[in-house]
Amino acid sequence: MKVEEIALARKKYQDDGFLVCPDPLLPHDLVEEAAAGMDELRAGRYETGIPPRPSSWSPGDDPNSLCKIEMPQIASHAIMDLVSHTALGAKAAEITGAEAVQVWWVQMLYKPPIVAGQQVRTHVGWHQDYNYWGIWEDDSELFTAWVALSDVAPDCGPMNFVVGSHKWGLSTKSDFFSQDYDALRDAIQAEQNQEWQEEPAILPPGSASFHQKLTFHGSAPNLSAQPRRSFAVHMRTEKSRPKDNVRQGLTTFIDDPRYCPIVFGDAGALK
Ligand SMILES: O=C(O)CCC(=O)C(=O)O
Repeated sequence: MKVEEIALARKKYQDDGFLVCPDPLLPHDLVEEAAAGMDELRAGRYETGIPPRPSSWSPGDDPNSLCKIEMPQIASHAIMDLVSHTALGAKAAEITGAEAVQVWWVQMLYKPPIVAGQQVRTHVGWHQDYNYWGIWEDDSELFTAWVALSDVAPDCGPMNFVVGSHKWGLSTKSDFFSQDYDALRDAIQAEQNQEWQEEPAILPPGSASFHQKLTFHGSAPNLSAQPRRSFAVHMRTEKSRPKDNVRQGLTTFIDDPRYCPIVFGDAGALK
């Protein structure tokens, strides 16, 4: 990318709170291998011998509901290769201007296709990620690369970002698991009294969007014929610190690059 294009992308990310980057970043073969790795995890097969962390969906649960598996990269080599790919780190650094970038947590998200009206839990309710990340100091630079492994077209339940919502402060209304998408949006709008403008992240396989820790986002059911496959790769820059320097819960593994790879810059820059 040219210097002027990078400056424009960075400004858009800062102004809107997110950036959708539809140009594929990751090699096709790796995307295919990681997608196969996803199916292995859904079947409860762990190539490394290490299971993912406790998750809201486990093998054997309803195959038609949203499957969210925590830290899948510790169970699958291909998934680790994908989330630690240098192209992802370089793009994250380009957008944020960071000196160093670390993957500190990953969620695998598999949204099965459903037919309209089917009563299954596949919405992702509107939320700000920082609502769940209080273990980090408030001024920490934390963001997410949401990597598509399937074609995320408008009918696949793409993520929807609310433009500029990262400037609203921390809301009390976030609820990832809410299935009442419209009622939750109305409640947030009533709380915030701000213009609500949504932008979908339409992405081909191997591309990504990036969003900040306070940007509201959510997603509707997948009405296509194919599963929507993705990873939410949660990242931090050198401008981040765990509260009281404590390691627990979501920060338990940040000192171990076999769990939390540094994808750009030097480990010494990250505290
Ligand atoms: O996959 C989705 O629809 C939502 C993912 C999400 O909440 C995130 O990446 O922070």
